[in-house]
Amino acid sequence: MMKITDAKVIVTCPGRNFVTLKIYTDEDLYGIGDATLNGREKAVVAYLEEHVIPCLIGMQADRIEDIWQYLYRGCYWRRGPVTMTAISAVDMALWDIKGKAAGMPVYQLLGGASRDGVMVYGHANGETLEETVEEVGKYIDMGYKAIRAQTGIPGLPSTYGVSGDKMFYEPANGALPSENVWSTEKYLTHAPKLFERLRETYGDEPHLLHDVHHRLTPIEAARLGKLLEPYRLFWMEDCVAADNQEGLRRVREHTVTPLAIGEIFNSIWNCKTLIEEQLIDYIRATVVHAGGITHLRQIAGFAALHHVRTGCHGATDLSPVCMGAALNFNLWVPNFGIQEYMRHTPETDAVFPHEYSFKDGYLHPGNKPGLGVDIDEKLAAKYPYQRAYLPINRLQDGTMWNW
Ligand code: CS2
Ligand code: MG
Repeated sequence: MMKITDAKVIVTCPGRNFVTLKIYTDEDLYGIGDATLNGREKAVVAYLEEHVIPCLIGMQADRIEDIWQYLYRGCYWRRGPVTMTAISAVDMALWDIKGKAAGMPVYQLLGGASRDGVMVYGHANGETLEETVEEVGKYIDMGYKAIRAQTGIPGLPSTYGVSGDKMFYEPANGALPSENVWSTEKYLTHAPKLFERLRETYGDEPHLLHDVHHRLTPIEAARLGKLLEPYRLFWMEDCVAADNQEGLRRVREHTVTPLAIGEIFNSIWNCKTLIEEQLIDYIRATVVHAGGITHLRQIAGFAALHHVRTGCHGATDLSPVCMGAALNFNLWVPNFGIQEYMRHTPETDAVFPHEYSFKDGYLHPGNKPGLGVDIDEKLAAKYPYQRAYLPINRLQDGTMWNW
């Protein structure tokens, strides 16, 4: 049986940090997994190097489920973003190996394609309503069927999702966290105007999405959801910080705007109530942070029982390795909703050569055995790690708030 002979962690920073686990076997096959946790990368590196890799050596590489259970139950201190990102990376790498050994792309091992392509959404943003409306038009011209729109808020110097770089928005920066200032009142007054303008300009066809990014209370989110109803959003994302899953009951009572949550979730326990009470319409959990393909498959299966569809996170801080794994998962998963696709920079794409390709608003993982992504280690070595933090957010009176 194929044995794991070695494993190593590769940290590279082509414009932003990425962490990749590479697992070697005694049958001249290797697999790779994304282990990137934006702003906390080194915690996952240490977890893998000190606590996971020594246990992997000598294990049978084909025993994906058993190794998942070993790393989950065997850790004692269960769950959390660092632990689950490390487990996710091992899981992705083992699925990559299994696909290569079988001579098939991973989606075939999961059950084959359930669709011809994976519908994706891009990120349009602008300082002003006018600029944001124009940016959405550029994404429509690129062929996107679904576009997330985020705009600056008059009276606030900066806000989430709005950046000078229109294509590769990536918030981690600086040797210490930068500070944003937030006003819910200003935001609630301004955000609906953007979607009114977008529907006036582009009509009913484009799927429009918006990310509230954890910043409202349930009743404020209910108010925003009602204000946005005339514009028929595809989803309103992270409308509240979902530590309190029951809080979404208050939002659900007041609005039919579809709700998406979960990019920061790392296990089914973060979303069990949200799903079984149908408090959300899309679960945003991803391959890299929610236990890999093995656990995301369980979350999706549970979601399918409750009319909840997948909407995997796919920002620039999730590497092309995660995108390759996610696309294999999305091509198969029966209750697919949408996949986020913020493009990576050419430097990043060069470090991570991949099969997936974009056409008319859809991505396809390609048919190369495994995940369809690799890492150019020589090139990766040219970009040394640079510590970077996600921003923090305060209210105008200085109170710490959710970024
Ligand atoms: C965002 C992300 O893509 C999204 O929906 O929430 O940009 C998120 O802020 C980053 O991935 C955090 O690292
Ligand atoms: Mg988000």
